Amino acid sequence: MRLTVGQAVVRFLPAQRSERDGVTHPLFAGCFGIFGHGNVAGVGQALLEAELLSPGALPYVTARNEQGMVHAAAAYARHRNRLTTWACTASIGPGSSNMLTGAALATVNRLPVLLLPSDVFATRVSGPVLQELESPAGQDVTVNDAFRPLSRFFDRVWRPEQLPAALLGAMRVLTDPAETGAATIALPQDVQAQAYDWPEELFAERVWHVARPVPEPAALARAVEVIRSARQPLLVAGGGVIYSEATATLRAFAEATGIPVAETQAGKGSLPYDHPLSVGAVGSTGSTAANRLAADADVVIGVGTRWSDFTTASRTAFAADGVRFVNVNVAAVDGAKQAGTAVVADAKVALDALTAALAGWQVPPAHREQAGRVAAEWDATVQRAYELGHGPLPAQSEVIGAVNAGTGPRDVLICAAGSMPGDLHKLWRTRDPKGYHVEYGYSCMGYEIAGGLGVALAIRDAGETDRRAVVMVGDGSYLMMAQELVTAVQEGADLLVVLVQNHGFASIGELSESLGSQRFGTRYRFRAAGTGRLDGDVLPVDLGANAESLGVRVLRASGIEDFRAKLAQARAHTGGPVLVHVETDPLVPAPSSESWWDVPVAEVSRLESTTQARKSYEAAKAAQRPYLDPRG
Ligand SMILES: Cc1ncc(C[n+]2csc(CCOP(=O)(O)OP(=O)(O)O)c2C)c(N)n1
Ligand SMILES: [Mg+2]
Repeated sequence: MRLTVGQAVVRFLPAQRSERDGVTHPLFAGCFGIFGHGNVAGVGQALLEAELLSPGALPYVTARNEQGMVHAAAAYARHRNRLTTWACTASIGPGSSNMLTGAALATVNRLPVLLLPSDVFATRVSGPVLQELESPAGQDVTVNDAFRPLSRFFDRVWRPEQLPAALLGAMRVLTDPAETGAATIALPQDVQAQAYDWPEELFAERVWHVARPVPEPAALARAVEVIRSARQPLLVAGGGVIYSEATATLRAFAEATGIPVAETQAGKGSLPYDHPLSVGAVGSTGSTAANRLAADADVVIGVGTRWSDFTTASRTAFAADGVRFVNVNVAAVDGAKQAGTAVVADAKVALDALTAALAGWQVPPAHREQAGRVAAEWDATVQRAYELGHGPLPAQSEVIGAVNAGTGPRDVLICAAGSMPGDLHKLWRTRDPKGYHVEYGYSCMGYEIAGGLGVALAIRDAGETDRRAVVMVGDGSYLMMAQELVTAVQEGADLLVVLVQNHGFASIGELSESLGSQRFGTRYRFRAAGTGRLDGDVLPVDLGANAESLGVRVLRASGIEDFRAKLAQARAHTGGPVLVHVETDPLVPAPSSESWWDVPVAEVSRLESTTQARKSYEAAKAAQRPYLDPRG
C-alpha cells in the first residue's frame, strides 16, 4: 500500500485496540495538534485526508498550546484507566519542545501518551531549517533529543523502513502497565511527506493485551508471612489500585483482614471516604488518622505506590522500630523500595491472592477500633474546616467543602498544583474511585484546565452522563496556562472550573514562611516606589474577565453563601465550559497533618528568620529514617 509516512501513521493508529479482562477499547480516541512547518503538510495532510475520506477514524482536535494538549491526553488516559489515550502532533522546534513538560508529566505519572514531534530534514539538503537547533558536535542532534530522558520510548524515523518497528515499539510500551508513559516518535519533515510501499498487514487491527501479571508463589508466601506477623498493620493504596480497577478487591481484602487503608494522592478514592476502614490521606498532606496509624505501624503494605516523599513524609511517617514494608507493585522498581518484601504483580490479582492466603487471619480487634476512632476524629476536623465561617473572605477549606457538597457523587475533581492539592488530599470526601483526579506526580501548574478538558472529553466519549469534570485552579496556575478553555469552547466540553483567586501563591508563601524565607516573591503585587520591592498594592487582575473574553460563561461569587448559589447555577450550565470565580484569604491554612516535608534550609545566613528555620529543620530531620534494613 503506497502511502506517505504521515498517512501510514494516521492509518495505523485507529487500528490499535487495548484489551483487559476480555473488554477491548480503541487505544486512541483521536489526535490533538497544532500545525506549523514540519507537520502541516505531512501528518497534517494525512489527518485532513482521513477526516474527509474516513470520518471518525481518528478525530482531530486543534489545541492552543502543545503542553496543554499533552496534559489533556494524559488526563484522558488517567480517567480511562490508561486503556485509551491520544496522539499529539506538533511542528518543528518550539512546537515540539513545548511538549517536553507534558512528556515528563505523563512519564512521572505513568500515563500513556503518544507524542509525534516533527523534526529537521533527514536529507539535510535545506538545513539549517527555520527553528533548527544546530549542534556543532553532531548533526543528528535536534531539540527532540530532549524527549529521550522524559519518554519511556523514543525513536526517530530517519527512513520510512524504520516506521513499523517504531510504531510497534511505542504501542507495546504504551500498553505495558509497568513501563507506560510518554512514547515519542520524532518525524523528520521530509520523511513525513515521503511515500513508501507498506505491507498491508501493518494496518491490520491489532489488539494490545494489558497484562495482569500474577504474583510469584514464593513472593506471595513471603508477603503473607510478614503480614501474619503484624499486630498494627496499615495498607497504603496508590494509583496502581485505581488503574488496575482493584478498588472492590481492596475493599474485600480490608474487610476480611481488618487492615485500615490510607491513600496517596493518586490512590485517593481507593475506598469511599466513609468506609469504616478508610483512614484517608497519608503523609505530608495526610490526615492525622492515617499519620497516627502510620507512626505506629509494624507492617506497611504499599499497593501500587511509588513511595514519593509526600507519601512517606520524607521518610518520617513510618516511625516504629523494626517497621517492615510489603510492596505490591506491577513495576519491579517500586517493589524493591524501602527494603520491602516485593510482590511484583497486578494490584487486583495480588490482592485477591493475599485475601485467599490470609483467610481466617485478622488484625486484633483493638486495632480496627482504633482506626475507626481516629478516622472519626479526623472527619470532625474536616467538618470544622468546611464550616470555618472565616471573613471577610472565606478560607479555601470552606470553598472545598462547598464544592464537595455542591457536586455529584460521580463528578471528577481535577487539580494539580498550589495549596489546593494538599488541602484536597486532606479534606476532599471522595465517593467514587474516579472522583479524585489530582496530578501530584509532577504537580504541574497549568495542568488543571488542560487536564480538565481531557477528563471532560473522556467522560463524553464513555457516555458517562452522570459525571461532570470539575476543575479547581488557583490564580497562579490559571495565569500559567488557561488557554485550553478555548479548546473546551470549541469542543462544547462540559467543564466546570472553580477559580480560586488569592493574588499569589498561598502554597509557596506558607512554605517560604515556614522555611524562614518570609514569603519572598510569592505575592502578586506592584513594585512599590518607596521600597523598590514587590510589596505594593494588589495587582488589578480580573481573571473572570479573562475567562469571559475566551468565550467561557463566567459567574462571580462574593462570599461563601453566594459561592454555593453560583456553583449550583454553574452545574446547570451545559454545552461548554463554565467558570465560577471566588476570592479567598490566602493566610488560612488547612488543618495540620502533624507531618513533615523535607525542604532544606540555608545552613548559614545573616537573616534571623533563616537561622531559626534552620534549627527547626535540623530538629525535624533527626526523625528521618533510611528504611534500609531488610529485617525491618
Ligand atoms: C510549572 C510549575 N512551576 C512552578 C511550580 C512551583 N509551585 C508550586 S505551587 C506554586 C504556586 C501556585 O499558585 P496558585 O495556583 O495561585 O495556588 P495557591 O498556592 O495560591 O493555592 C508554584 C509556583 C509548579 N508546581 N509548577
Ligand atoms: Mg493563588
